[in-house]
Amino acid sequence: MEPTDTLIGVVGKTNVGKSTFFSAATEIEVPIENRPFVTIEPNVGIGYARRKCVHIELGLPKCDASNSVCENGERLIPVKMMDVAGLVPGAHQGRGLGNKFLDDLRRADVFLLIVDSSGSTSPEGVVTRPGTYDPVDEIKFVVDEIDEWIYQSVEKDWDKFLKQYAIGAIKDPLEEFSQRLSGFGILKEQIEVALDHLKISSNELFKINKQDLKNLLKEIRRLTKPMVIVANKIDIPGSEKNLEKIKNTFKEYPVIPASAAAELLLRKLRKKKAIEYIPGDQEFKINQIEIDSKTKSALELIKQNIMEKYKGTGVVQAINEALFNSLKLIPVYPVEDINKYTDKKNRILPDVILIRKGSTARDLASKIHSDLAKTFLYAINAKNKQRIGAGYLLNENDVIKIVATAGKG
Ligand SMILES: Nc1nc2c(ncn2[C@@H]2O[C@H](COP(=O)(O)OP(=O)(O)OP(=O)(O)O)[C@@H](O)[C@H]2O)c(=O)[nH]1
Ligand SMILES: [Mg+2]
Repeated sequence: MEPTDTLIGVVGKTNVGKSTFFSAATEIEVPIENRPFVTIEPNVGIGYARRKCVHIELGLPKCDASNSVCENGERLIPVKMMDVAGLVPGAHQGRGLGNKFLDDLRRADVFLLIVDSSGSTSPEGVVTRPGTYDPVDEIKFVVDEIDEWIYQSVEKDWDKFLKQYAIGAIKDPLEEFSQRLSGFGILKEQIEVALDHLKISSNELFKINKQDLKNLLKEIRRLTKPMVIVANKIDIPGSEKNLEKIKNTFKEYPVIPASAAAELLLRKLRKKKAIEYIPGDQEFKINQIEIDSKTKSALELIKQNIMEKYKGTGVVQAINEALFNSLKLIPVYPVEDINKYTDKKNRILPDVILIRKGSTARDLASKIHSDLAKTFLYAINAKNKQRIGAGYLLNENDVIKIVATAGKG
């Protein structure tokens, strides 16, 4: 069972650590180098969010995590991630690698905007002394490039729309416009909210000028593609004061300090069992005394300058922020047996599903299987054994049995 169909898009300027972040999160080896335009083709993989497993709350000694992982009572919940090529100012005019590669992120539900908080790379990604560049400018241009990308994609058909509208071939402008944006995973209702914010009536949609179109698409992007700013390279001295500046400038976005490079090292050492570390932990323990002295001093720096100061490396924290706060997903555990909390195969709490806050028991059923929603009879809240209806609003960490007609569920 897929825990979530959510896609996280990793975006940002070139040479800021996007692939390092991706590699640390997914444990997939990808090319990483200290120069611009290393990534060309997108990297796709599975990263993990982290939540306390419900088996702890239920007082169970263990669970049998299957669609996810449970380590020491911490449930690691998979989520799709995509890392793409890097942007430079003017990418929409063809600079650098252009912006076509962003098309792969059309379906992204949320963006992690990775920024070089040390200011040690030029707008074109060339390495310089830390503090030379302002990460605030970097964030501004990256957001602008994202807006230009969406605008270009709609603008190229705009004149055609206008002509069709003029001859009466378009009966429902809003419908036509939402069709155009459906590839971005944007819904008609969301467009209606944006139109409302900008006080544009849907009938006038094909009468607005290009600047208004740009503003409208920006508002739609704001409403539909939440962004988390990842202040990367926080390990480099001088980044800390930039972090404050970023937070003060971009109050509408959450800002997570991170060292993707540190997380990448911790993941590698953990794999070799050289350290005890669960992704997202605020600390680690060194296992082997035979760790070489260079690695040891790197670990010492990570401990003092990153983990203790920022309560972790920021990688899992950023994913958590994206899923649980920006997208407002909650973990819910479907089971068959409400007393043993097991599935049909007798596994304890094997699956966790991430679902939007405000979803109902029936929504959960349809996430498990489309048939299950159709044949849904009722559900049971395994925590208090109470019967609940289709419209029951799910809570975080609910354990739910769905009861459906014959053979299903
Ligand atoms: N100090 C420090 N260096 C980092 C960090 N994250 C990444 N780097 C370094 O930054 C450089 C670029 O990293 P990449 O992950 O290739 O950057 P990218 O954004 O994917 O770059 P392109 O794909 O070329 O656009 C590499 O030398 C990394 O080791 C970090 O947290 N701290
Ligand atoms: Mg890269």
